[in-house]
Amino acid sequence: MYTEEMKKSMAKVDENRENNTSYEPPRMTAEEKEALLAEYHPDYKKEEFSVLLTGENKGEKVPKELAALLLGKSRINADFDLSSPDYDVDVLVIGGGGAGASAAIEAHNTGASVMIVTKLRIGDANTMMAEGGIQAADKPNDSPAVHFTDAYGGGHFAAKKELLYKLVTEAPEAVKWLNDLGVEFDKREDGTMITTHGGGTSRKRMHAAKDYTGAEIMRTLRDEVLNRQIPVVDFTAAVELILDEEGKAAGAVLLNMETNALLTARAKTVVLATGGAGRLHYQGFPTSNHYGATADGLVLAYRAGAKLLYPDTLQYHPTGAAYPEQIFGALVTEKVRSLGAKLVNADGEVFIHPLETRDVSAASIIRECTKRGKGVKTVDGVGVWLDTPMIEKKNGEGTIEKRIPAMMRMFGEYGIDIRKEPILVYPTLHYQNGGVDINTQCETKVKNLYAAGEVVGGIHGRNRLMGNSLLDVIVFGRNAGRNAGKRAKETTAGKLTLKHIEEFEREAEKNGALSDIQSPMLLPDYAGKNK
Ligand code: MEZ
Repeated sequence: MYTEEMKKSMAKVDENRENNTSYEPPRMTAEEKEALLAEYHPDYKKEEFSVLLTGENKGEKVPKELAALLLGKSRINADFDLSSPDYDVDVLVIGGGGAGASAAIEAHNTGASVMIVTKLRIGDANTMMAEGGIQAADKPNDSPAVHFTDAYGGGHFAAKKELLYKLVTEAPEAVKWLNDLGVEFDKREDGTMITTHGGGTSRKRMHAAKDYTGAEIMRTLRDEVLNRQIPVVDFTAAVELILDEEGKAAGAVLLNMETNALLTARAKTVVLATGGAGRLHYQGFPTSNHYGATADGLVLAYRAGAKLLYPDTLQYHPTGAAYPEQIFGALVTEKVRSLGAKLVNADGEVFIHPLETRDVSAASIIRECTKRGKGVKTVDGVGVWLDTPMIEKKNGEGTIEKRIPAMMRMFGEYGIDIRKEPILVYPTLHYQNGGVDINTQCETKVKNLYAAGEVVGGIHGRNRLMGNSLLDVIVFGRNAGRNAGKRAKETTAGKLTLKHIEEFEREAEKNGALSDIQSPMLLPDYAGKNK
C-alpha cells in the first residue's frame, strides 16, 4: 500500500532510528519560535481572516468561516411564539459533553431543577475524543504555581490570569473528584497515579486512562448524570438564546433534529457548554473534532450580546493522521511523543524537539513539508514521520500495547503495526483557543448566561497545552453549574423575548455585514445540501 517513495523514506527512518532515539534536539529560543510561527502557523495568514462589522467584537478579526456564521441569519423569526414554553427549569445546560455534564451535576447538587439539551446524544462531544490525559499538579515535585508558569508561557502570556489561576489551583481537586466518581486512571501497584509529560510541561503531571482518557472521563460523567436522573433531551439543538425584557438569559429556542419541531425552554439561568468549531475546517484543514463541533455556542452567545476573547486563535494539533486516507485528520495523541516517539522528516532526520508546544510543533511540520521540501508525499497529501518504534526502544517491549492501545488499534485496522513501523502525520484542526469571554464565576457579559468548556476563550491564552482542556471542562463546568444553580434561587425570568435577534440582524444589515447563510450551523454540510 505504501508508494515506492514512501518505502524509501521509511527505510531511512529505520536506518537512523538507533541514533535518533538517543538524540535530543535542542529546544528553540523564544525568538526562533516567534519567527517560525509568523511564517508557518495558520493563525498568522492574514488573508484567512475577516474583520467583524457588528456585535461586541466589532473591528476585530476572526476566521472568515466563523465571521459568516456569527453574522449569519437566524433560523427563526423574532416573532416566534414564546408564550407557552415546552420546558420550564431552573438551569438549562446546552451541550452534553464534559463541561455540560459537569455543570449539570453541580447545578443538581444545589437543589436546582436541571435539564441538559444536546443536539446529538450525551457524550457525543470533543471530551470523548481527547486521548492523552488531564493535567493536575498533585505530585510532591510539582505545584499549581509551576503548572501556571508552564501554561502561561505556552499560551504566549495572553491567558486571563485569574482564569488560569483558577484552572491550576482547582486541578488537583478536579482529578480527585473524577477519581472518586470512578474514572479508571492509570495507577501503579501502590495506587499512585502514573503521570507523564506533555508538550511545554516542566513536570510530569498528565494523568491518563491509557490513550482514551476523554472517553473514560465522559463515560463516568454520563453515568453520574443518568444515575441522578437529570433529564437529558437528546437530538435537540439550541438555535437561539431567549432573553427576558431586562436582557437576562432566560432559556433557548430548541430544534428537534429528528422532527424539525421548534420548542421553547424557559430557564432562570443558562449554561452554554456547546464545545468547539473543528468541523468548520478552517483554511481547509482536516479535524480531530467530533461531528458536532460547529461553533454554535459562539453564534448564540454573540447574537445575545456576549463578547468573544481571542476568536482569531485556533489550535492545529501537530499530529493528525496523514495516512491512510480513511483516518485522515484523526488525532494521534501527543502521548505518543510523551512516551518517546520523535518527529522525523523524509530524509530520516529528527527536525524538532518532540515536546515543543503544539503551535510551534505544528508550524515546524508545515515548514518541513513546504519550504524545506522534506515532507513525505502520501497518495493525496503530505506528512512527516512520527517514529513510534522508538517508544519500545526507550521503554521496553509491550509499552505501546499497554499505554497507547487505541493508537495501536487505529493503525492496526489498516495493517500498520506502530510497534514496528513509523506513522505519517500532519497538523489537524484540534481546538478553539478563543471563545466566549467569562469571569471567574463563569459569567458572560449577558446576565444569567454562564459558559464553560471549549466555547470559552481566554483560559489558555493563544495556545493551549495538552491536558489542560479536559481539565478546564471539569473545573469551569463544575463552577458554571454551581453558580448557575445558586443564581437560579435568587432570580426570576421576566417576559421572554427574541428582540435581540431582530436588533442584531438590523444592525448587521445596516453595516452591510449580514451574511446570507443560516446559523448556527448545527451539523457540517459534507453532502453540500445547503449550498
Ligand atoms: O488536551 C488535548 O488536546 C489532548 C489530551 C490531546 C492529545 O494529544 O491526546
